[in-house]
Amino acid sequence: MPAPGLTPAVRDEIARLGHADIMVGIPSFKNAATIGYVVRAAQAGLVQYFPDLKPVLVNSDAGSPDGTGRVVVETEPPEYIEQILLTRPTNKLLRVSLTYPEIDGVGGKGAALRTIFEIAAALEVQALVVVDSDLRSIIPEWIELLAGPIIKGGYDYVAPLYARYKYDGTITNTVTYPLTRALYGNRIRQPIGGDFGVSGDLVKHYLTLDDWSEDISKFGIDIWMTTSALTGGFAVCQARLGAKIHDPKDPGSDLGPMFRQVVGTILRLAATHPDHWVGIRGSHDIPAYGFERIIDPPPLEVNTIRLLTEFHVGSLTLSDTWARMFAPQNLETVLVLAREAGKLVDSARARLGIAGDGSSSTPSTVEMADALAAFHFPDDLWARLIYDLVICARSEDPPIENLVAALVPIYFGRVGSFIIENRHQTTEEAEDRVERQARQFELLKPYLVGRWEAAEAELARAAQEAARDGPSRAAKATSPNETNGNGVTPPPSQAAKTSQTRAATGTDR
Ligand SMILES: Nc1nc2c(ncn2[C@@H]2O[C@H](COP(=O)(O)OP(=O)(O)O)[C@@H](O)[C@H]2O)c(=O)[nH]1
Ligand SMILES: [Mg+2]
Repeated sequence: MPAPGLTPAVRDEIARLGHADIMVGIPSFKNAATIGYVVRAAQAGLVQYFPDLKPVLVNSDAGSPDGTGRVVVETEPPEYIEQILLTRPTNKLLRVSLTYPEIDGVGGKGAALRTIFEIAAALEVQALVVVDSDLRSIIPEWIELLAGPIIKGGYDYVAPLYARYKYDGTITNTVTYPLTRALYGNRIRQPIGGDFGVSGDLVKHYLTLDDWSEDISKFGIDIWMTTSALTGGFAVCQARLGAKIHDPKDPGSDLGPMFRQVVGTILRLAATHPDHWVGIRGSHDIPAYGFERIIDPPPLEVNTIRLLTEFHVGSLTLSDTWARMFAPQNLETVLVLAREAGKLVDSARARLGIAGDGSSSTPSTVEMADALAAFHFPDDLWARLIYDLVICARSEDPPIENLVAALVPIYFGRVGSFIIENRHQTTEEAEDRVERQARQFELLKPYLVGRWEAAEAELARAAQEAARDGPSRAAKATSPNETNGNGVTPPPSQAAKTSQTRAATGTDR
C-alpha cells in the first residue's frame, strides 16, 4: 500500500517513542465509556507478562468528540498497574493517543489500523497486539495469549478463538469462516474477530501491499489482515481468549454496511489471489494456543420474522440483480425459497398475533422460530451462491459492492434458517452445524474451481480471437459487461436497484 502521509503529530510521536519491542494498538471511535478499562487491561498484560520488553500502547482514534483520546492518556498510569500487581518492569510503558489520518478521504477502523501499522513498523516492534476499544471481557492475559505465540513460538499471525453464543458472529459463521477455510485450506474459526497478534515482519508485509480499498479502510480490515497473512505465507495460529463481550450493534443500521465491507473485501481478495486457492482441496486445523476455557456466552434474541421478511421483500425488488449474480439453477432455487419465506412469515404473523402496525409485542426468538419451522435454506445452495459471487468478483462491472449489497437479504434468509434450525440446540450443537456448512463449502469447491477455470478459458479464447481479428473486436470480446464473467447475460441498469437493499438483523459479526 502507498505511504499514507503520516501527519506531523504522528511523526513527532514516532520520534518521541523511538523504539519498542511490543506494542498494543487500539482503534477507537467514540469509545470514551469503555476504552479506559481496555487500556488498563492492556497495560497490565504488558507489565505482567512481558516485564523485560520495551512496551508501548497506541490509541488510534477517529478524533472522537466524546473525549476517547483523553480517557486513554488520563486513565490510571502504568505505575498504578505496577503497584497493584507488585511488579517492577525493566522499561517504562509509554502510551499515546493520536488522531489517525484518513486514507483518500476515507476513515474507519482500517484507516486507524494502518496508522498503527506505520507506527509499529517505525518502532521496529517484534509483536503488535490489536484489541477493540469496546471490549468488556478483555483481561491482562489476552496480551500474553495474542503476543506469546509470536514472541515465544515464532508465529506471525494470531487469530482469536472465542466462545460465542449460537446466534452471534453470523458474518463469520456464514461467510468468512467457511469461505476462508475452503479457499485457502486453513480452519481459522474467527478470521474477523477484531483482536489479533501480528509479528513485526507481517506488519511490514502489510505495509508493502498495494491493494488498499475503501472497504479495507473500514471493516474490511480484519479479513484483509487474515487473508493477507495466509496469501503471504505467514505462520498462523489461534489463541483461546474465552468470551468476547462488547458493545452490541444497532440491528437496524450497523450490520448491513459491515457485511458489505467484509464480504466485498473477501470476494475481491479471492478474485485477485486465485493462485493461492485454485489448487487447494480440503482444509487443515490451525494450532490453538492457551488453556481451554469453559464459558457460557450471554444469549441474544434475534427477530427471525424480520429476517425472513427481508429475504422475501428483497426478492421482489432485486431479482433482476440476482439474475446477474447467480447461475440460473441457483437463482431459481433462491426465488422459490424467498416465496416460501414470504408465505411462512404471513402465517407465522397470524399465528403469533403480530399486527402489521407494530402495535403488538415481539415474540421470543424461539416462538418466532417455532412458527417458521418449515423454512429451510440448504447449506449447499448457500455455498453455491457465495461461489457464484467469487466468479462475479473477477469483473469490475457491475462493481462487486453492488452485488454484495444485493446479497444482504439472501444472507438474512440464510441466517434466519440457521436460527430456526438451531432454536432448540445447544451452542455446541449449533457449532456442529457451522462445521457441517464449512464442509459443504469444501465439498463444492470443485464447483467454484470449475466455473473459475471456464471463465478463465473463455477470457483467453476471447483474447486470442481479438488478437486475430483486430483491436476493435478486442475491446468488445473481453468486455466483462457482456457476461459479467459468470456466463449470465445481464439486463441493463440493474445496479441502481441494489441500493434499495436495507440492512436489518439482530446479530453481530
Ligand atoms: N478509529 C476508528 N475506529 C473505529 C471506527 N469504527 C470502529 N472502530 C473501532 O473498531 C473496533 C471494532 O468496532 P465495533 O463497532 O466494536 O465492531 P464489532 O466489534 O466488529 O461489532 C472498535 O474498537 C471501534 O472503536 C472508526 O471509524 N474509526
Ligand atoms: Mg465491538
